[in-house]
Amino acid sequence: MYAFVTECLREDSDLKFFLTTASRDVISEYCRSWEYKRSEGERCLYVPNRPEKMYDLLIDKLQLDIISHCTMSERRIHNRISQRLGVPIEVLKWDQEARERYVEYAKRGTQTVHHARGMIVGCAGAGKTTLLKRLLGCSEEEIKEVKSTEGLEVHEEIFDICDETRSLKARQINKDDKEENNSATNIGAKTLTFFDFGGQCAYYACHQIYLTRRAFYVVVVDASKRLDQKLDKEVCDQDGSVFSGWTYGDYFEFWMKSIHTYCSYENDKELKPVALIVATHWEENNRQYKDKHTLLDSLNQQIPKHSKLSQYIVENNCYCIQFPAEALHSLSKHMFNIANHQRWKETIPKEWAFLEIEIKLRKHSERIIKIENLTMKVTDSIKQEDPEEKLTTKSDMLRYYHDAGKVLYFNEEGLKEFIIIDVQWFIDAFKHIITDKLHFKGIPVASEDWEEFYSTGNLEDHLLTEIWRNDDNPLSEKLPEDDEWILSKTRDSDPRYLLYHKKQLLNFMQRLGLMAVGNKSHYVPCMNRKEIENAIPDLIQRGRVNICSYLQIQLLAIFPLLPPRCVLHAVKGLESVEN
Ligand SMILES: Nc1nc2c(ncn2[C@@H]2O[C@H](COP(=O)(O)OP(=O)(O)OP(=O)(O)O)[C@@H](O)[C@H]2O)c(=O)[nH]1
Ligand SMILES: [Mg+2]
Repeated sequence: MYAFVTECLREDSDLKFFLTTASRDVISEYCRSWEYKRSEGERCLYVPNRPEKMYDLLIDKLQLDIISHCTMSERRIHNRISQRLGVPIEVLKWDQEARERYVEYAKRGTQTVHHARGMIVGCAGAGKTTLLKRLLGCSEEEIKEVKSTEGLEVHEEIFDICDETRSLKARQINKDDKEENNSATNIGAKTLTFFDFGGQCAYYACHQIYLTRRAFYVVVVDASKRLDQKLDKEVCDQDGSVFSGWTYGDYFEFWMKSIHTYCSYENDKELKPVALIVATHWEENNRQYKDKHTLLDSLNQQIPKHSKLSQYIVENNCYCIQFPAEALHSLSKHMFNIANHQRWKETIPKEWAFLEIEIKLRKHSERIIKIENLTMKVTDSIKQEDPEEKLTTKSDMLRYYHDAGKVLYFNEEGLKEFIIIDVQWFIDAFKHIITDKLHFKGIPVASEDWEEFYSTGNLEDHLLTEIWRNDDNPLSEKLPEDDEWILSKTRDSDPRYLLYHKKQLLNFMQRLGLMAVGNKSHYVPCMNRKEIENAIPDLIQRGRVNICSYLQIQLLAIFPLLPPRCVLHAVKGLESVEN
């Protein structure tokens, strides 16, 4: 058979005939994608990637089995498989055993979901939130009321991607219904979620949680500012931080680089990041640029010469908007086209789909759940008695939901027992710690503790407790009795409270590189305004933090958008150098 396969299939038409008529087993045994590296003595037939049809024939023939096939070691075929079968691209990068398990789940039934995500980024005061309000069709009063965004706001499934009208349709979200979002009916709907990033530099530490390939980006620039102008202090206090002295142009370059670096797929030019540029404050008497071309020229000059970033700075991707706030038809249409693209369509195992509803129902009352309290909705025929096996099934599903940004879950010692199902709440918990001076809320603690925290990033544990207690207060006010003892008991036993989850929150924050956790005090690098060389020995000598977690998070302070995985690698490297 091997001789026949290699000797007789010489023309494209022969191969095409073979791929359509031979059995799945034969194709699986002999066929490999074009750049597959065979092992010594391995006999195989290479299927060329051009014409594209050949790969499609191979994928169609092997169907889900291709996910556990040896040809998966060649990563260039992944995008094609993901598009053809709708399998989430991250799943294709899982190890062999995990992919085999995925095939088993998917063979029991699948469900198609289409959820697009857009990230609105740019420096403080650029007009990001205003842009979102305008897209939502809010009234002028609502638009004028916009306040500076603290941390990051997730506007979950805020638009329907409407096929009939070929446009984005804002969903009416009734705030009171939030807890029982009638999500069960939305499971098959095509939706678009927006993430509105707070531009204050203190919040950049939160952003890396969400910087993902699974999104398109909208980079907002304020056209009333020159790119060489330093940020106004009232807009963002960046003194002493890593952003000290940054200009509007620096922020633009920073975001373009971050998007290009962290959101493109290695070896995959087809799946390049999608980034739109929106220039706000475009009123004739306000803007710094004569026309759109002058703006594009200036933005292009801001980035390094011959840089790949110039691919994003093109006329078709750029929109100039102004007050008075009129409807943004062409920008909205462009976003519809992006959000309606097949790249957001995914086919997931049916037994995973329930979690989406479960998260929405439980997140506002529980925030973090124990993995043992998560009941898998597997088909009755599959009885998983073995607890280990059950746990693996759950963690595979959670791995997908983590990649999709719906939960935070790490299958690692010390973390794997818990799932953060309310990610916005988690981000808010961190946001309240780093509340910068502009958002300071007056928490009753000795001023020295605050001052130390603001200048060195050293956070006394009791200050942290007070910050979170303050945040829990609005919840306590809803209680019938205002008794301090009852309140403190409630905080310890009601899972809606931050303090109830303190230990887990800190563990996750450390894992994400947001802070290094100590016994009596913690270290929050994005709050450190001292020279790094001076801060390190001081903190370590005082036994505040462990050296590794310190290095890990300090790297994040220098490169605020570095994905935590890279940081862990870097720390491992440093450890081995040290040894
Ligand atoms: N003149 C003019 N003002 C605008 C425009 N867009 C936004 N603004 C104003 O700019 C200010 C900042 O707008 P925001 O939407 O809060 O800016 P942001 O980028 O979300 O700011 P952060 O959340 O702090 O990062 C507000 O006063 C807006 O009314 C515009 O096109 N023209
Ligand atoms: Mg904002």
